[in-house]
Amino acid sequence: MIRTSPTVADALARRSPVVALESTVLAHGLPRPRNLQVGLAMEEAVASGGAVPATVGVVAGVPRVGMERAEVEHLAMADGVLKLSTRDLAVPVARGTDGATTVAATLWLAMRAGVRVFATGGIGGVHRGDERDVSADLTELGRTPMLVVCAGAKSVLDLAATREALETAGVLVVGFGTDELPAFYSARSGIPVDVRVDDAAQAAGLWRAHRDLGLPGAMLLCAPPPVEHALQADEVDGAIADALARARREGIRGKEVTPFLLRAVAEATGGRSLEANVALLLNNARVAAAVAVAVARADGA
Ligand code: PSU
Ligand code: MN
Repeated sequence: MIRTSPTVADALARRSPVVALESTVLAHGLPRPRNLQVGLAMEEAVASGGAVPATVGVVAGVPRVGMERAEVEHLAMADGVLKLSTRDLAVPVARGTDGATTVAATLWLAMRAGVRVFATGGIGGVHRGDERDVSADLTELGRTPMLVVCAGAKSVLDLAATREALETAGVLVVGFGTDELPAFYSARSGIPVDVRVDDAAQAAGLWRAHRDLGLPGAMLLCAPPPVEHALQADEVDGAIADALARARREGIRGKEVTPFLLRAVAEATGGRSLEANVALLLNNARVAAAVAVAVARADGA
């Protein structure tokens, strides 16, 4: 039912490092045609870090872990690609259509294919001003023992509430060279992580212990956005407040909220939030590759 690409299947069989990548950020989180460039650049960043990239999504009704270039291109550029959380996965499969996977659905598929390291931008969480709108990313992180590299939760969210929800879900929140949860576009949130590591080897050691204990949840490895592209919290705060007000006025609901907010913040910052988003995605892909390589090396030893 889940189709693993030959390259990824081969790497898994040899116990070589593999890094899963999601496709919702491509289909719904970034503007065309930049989204396709970023998707391919993330794969390239993983590969040059010594790991095999496995982009995850549903093409023509088939859930895929590892895609050909044409398939990534299709999800990035085609119209009508669904945004899939875990609950939605059956829909494109039953209909033979396409869907891009969020963090939640990517966790589900990658885990079942045997991939244990995953890089994304920012996870979903508890929305601001509507604490009933909670991303299923949190549910899935709570029940999937995967190492997930991110830049924290997207700062359009309520970060303090998201942090609490991660604790309840049983997700270990780790700072990569930081004591604070990064705030996606900016480096600092004032919210402490559970534990700090300073390099890929330390992250790999912590992850192996977490995994070998059989703990049910994810380990979230939070890397701040690269300094050259990071925004200051105060410059992005106004843009986020305006975007939230616009979303409310226009009655944006459900799965439309996150893409709408990301787009509105990018407009309001003259594209600078988009550059920060792209930079952190590439950085997270590099970090994930380095940790996956360190894990594979230690497992082989
Ligand atoms: N990270 C980004 N851009 C994105 C996302 C993450 O830099 O667009 C996506 C992820 O796929 C995440 C989703 O799972 O946003 C969360 O959406 P929601 O709040 O509707 O659960
Ligand atoms: Mn939501």
